[in-house]
Amino acid sequence: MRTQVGIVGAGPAGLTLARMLELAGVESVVLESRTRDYCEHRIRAGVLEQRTADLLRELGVGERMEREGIVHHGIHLQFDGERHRVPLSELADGRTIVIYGQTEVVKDLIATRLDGGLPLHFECPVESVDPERGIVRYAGGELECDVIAGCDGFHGVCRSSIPDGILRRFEREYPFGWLGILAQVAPSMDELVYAHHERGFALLSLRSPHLSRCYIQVAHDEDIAEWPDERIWEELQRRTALEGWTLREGPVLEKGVTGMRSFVAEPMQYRKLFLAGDAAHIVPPTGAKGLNLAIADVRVLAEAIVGGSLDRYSEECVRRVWRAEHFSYWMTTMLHRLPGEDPFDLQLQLSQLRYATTSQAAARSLAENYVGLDLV
Ligand code: FAS
Ligand code: PHB
Repeated sequence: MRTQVGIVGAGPAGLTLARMLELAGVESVVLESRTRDYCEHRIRAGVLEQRTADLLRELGVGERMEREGIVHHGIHLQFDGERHRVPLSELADGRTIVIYGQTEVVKDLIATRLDGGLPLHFECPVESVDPERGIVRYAGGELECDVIAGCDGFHGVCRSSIPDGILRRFEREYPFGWLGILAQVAPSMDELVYAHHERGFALLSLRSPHLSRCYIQVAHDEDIAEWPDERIWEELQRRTALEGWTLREGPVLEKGVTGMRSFVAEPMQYRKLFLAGDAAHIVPPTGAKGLNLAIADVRVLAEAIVGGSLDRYSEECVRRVWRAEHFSYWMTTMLHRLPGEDPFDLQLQLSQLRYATTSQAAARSLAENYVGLDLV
């Protein structure tokens, strides 16, 4: 087969890129290793920056998000037994976030791609790519491309095809992870709550007026088998308890443990290969940046492909990537309890939290990073 752009991976990055290229009249083929059902039900991100939501609308894939997405104007930071609201929209020029699961974004993009009769091949794992010749090799043969878009996530094959002497890796692992649940119960708060607690971090989020999405900090190698539903709810209650407020419980539909790392690979391009999204960088989910960063990359990549100016793609992306890396690192180290932490660290965390919830300047900095910085 031959095409203009070979896209490896049908996650948010690959699918959004395919849609942008389609609307610009550029041909592409998407190759995805998993089944459609797997891609559409892999629970991940939940928060869309306004810029991401705006782009999905512009691409004509935002109709269901308009109906079912929930617009939020603030988040809460909870520590020392108090809950403090950060008025995001007030502090960040009216910008909002939309609560709409990554699974739903992926479903909408897949449906649009397939309804348009455009090539999207599931259960078609790419075995290797040749950045020099623009060749994508998969079990059924080879795809010859003018451009290869490596949108195959952190564990994909594209990044490793950039020679070691060229690729630089920056990495930080965290000594903790998140145990996440999806529960059939109405959320107990109107906006997200990020809770700092002596027993560990907790996050109260949602997916709809009837579906809660909650997380607790656990050891990075925690065994989910050790966590019956009752124990999860008890831990969430202890970490988010507040005078005069109750956390509603309900049936747990899904649960799982996610490890945490910060990672950046530079450059994000080599010859005919261009990396986007998790294939190039990973952030801890505390800043709700992962999905939004992936979409921001492919917006730049699509414009570069259409405009024929690909040589500065990586340079254009990495400033925004590092800004999101720092913000996600800052939120993570401020809110999570380090195993064996020393009292000095704890006082620094509390000082940061107090500053972020009392100083207009500090709250504005948090808000503009959280809703998504327009990096010029
Ligand atoms: P993805 O990983 O989503 O997609 C890559 C695709 O490539 C996958 O479908 C994969 O099957 C496919 N692929 C891989 N190798 C291939 C091969 N050889 N051939 C063909 N296809 C191949 N972000 C947030 O903002 N908030 C969160 O709460 C959050 N939670 C997360 C939880 C987990 C468990 C994980 C892993 C990530 C989470 N993230 C979160 C980050 C996540 O949302 C990513 O940022 C987002 O999925 C990035 O999208 P893509 O770059 O498209 O990569
Ligand atoms: C989610 O709803 O899954 C979510 C929200 C905010 C985060 C991370 C995850 O920072």
